Amino acid sequence: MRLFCSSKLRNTKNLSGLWDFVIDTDRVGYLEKWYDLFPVKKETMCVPFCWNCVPEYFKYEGLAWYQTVFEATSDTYLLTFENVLNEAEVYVDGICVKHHYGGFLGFQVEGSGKGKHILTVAVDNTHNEKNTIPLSRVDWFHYGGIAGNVYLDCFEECYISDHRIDYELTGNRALGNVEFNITGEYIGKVQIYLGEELVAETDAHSGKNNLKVDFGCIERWDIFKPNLYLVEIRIEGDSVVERIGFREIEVKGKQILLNGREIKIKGINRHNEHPDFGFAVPFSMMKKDVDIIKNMGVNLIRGSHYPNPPELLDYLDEIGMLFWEEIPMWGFYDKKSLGEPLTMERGIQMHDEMIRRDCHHPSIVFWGLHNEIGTDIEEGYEITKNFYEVVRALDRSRPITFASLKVESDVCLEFADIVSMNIYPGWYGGHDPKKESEEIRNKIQSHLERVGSHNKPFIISEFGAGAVFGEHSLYNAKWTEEYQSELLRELITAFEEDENVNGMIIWQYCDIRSSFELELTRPRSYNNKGLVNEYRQPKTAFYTVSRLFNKMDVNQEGDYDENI
Ligand code: ADA
Repeated sequence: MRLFCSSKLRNTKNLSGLWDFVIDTDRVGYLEKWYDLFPVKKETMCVPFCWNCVPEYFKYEGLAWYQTVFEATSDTYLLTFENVLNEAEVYVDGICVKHHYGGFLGFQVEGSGKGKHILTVAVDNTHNEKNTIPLSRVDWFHYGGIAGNVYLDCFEECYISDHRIDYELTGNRALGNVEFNITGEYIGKVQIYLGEELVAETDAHSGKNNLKVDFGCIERWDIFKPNLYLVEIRIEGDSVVERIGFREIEVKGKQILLNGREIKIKGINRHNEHPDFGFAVPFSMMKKDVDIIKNMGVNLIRGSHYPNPPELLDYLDEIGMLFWEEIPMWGFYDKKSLGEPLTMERGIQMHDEMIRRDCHHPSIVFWGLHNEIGTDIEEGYEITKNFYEVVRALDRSRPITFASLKVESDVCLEFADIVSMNIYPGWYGGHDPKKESEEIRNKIQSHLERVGSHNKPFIISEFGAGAVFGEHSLYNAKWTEEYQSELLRELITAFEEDENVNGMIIWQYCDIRSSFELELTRPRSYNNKGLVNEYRQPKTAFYTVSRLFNKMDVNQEGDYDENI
């Protein structure tokens, strides 16, 4: 879903709703050709949704089949899947038309034939410890299902199948480069509009087209002034509309500059998850989260640990919230998983898809390569180098980073424009956050000097403590709301005073369901480091952080408004 009209001509149909559904515990569906003949013994499942949010399938991880019928009103059609967790095999009228690996990012299927069609999708969220992204052992739950919308577009003739708009700014003058692809036979005109204004018109043809466009004088997008522009690419019979916010984000020495002005990051990590919806969080819920987060005085959300839905990113664009986006590559520590060719291949594909899908969002300021992998070993170096090169080639306009836990041994920092470290002083280990944090930060600085990365910006990409909602104690014990609140108060104050720290990103906004692999170290089977619990009830730390973050911002003075 998008928050603006993404075409002036298309009559897009949303195929979401109730689909036929059957789980395939014994994996016999392929042999028995369920794509030809769907089992009679079936039920229904919502699309979008995650099957683990239905009580019977709370624990199910594996293969399941979905089916629906759609009607193409013309000979050429395009199916768009927003998010299938985690692997999809798509059949139209019993014929396999697409295989796609990886959740959180969409894919498209082109087809032909006017009339009714049967659409069957085999959805598999099986994982392993070797080459699935994510691996089995992650600190979130492996929800399965068609977790995003499915759309149908029908075309009489040709259509715009891909587009990319880049720009360069000189002051407030924007010069653009518009690239798009036309599928089908086409020789005719293309018009480019900025809002209602025609800014370019020229000849276009089937296949790849590329043109320079002078967008003229624009108003920049910024945190406090999120100016957005609609750019339309129009050919005969089709139109696509993209939304752009013109801005510059760059690293200069130890500074992070947004439109030439230094910014300090007051961030929060957020999983896009809710116990009632899994990863298929409705827009109203995501918006509510983001509004609460903004009110806390936060200026950046790290989308830990996977790409977030387009409508959420659209909303961040609209309110001027910064975003760090990454792929779900978490905890690949060893040679076995990092050295696997499939790990590299899948990781590169995910970066490619993420950047192509999301590069137009001004809110996205950093691309994250991965989270807490073996960046201290050769295989970690190889994969980081490859990811860095791929991401750099796809987008030269944003700084690249990754969240490391190798505070004294990271050998990959040459591939980070911004150094980011996850540290947990006062939580994993001792009880003295302030002292431990000083020791860790000193170690980090020495390491950065050793490897020559001390002149780059440095962000603390995770820190926090677990608190079970409603747990209190007079003795400042771990897992209580008091301990979490006090730890965050001490660390936020210490990081703010440290001139080497360009930003901090709290772990985390809300409690989230963890994986079976981690449940014994996670009370209630949840990661309890949220400032609010999984139902968004605030813990003590929520108010502490809101007060501290709001005071840190000269542009946003005042305490958290407890009335919202
Ligand atoms: C890591 C990881 C998070 C979470 C956190 C924790 O830093 O990146 O996903 O698991 O640790 O709670 O320990």
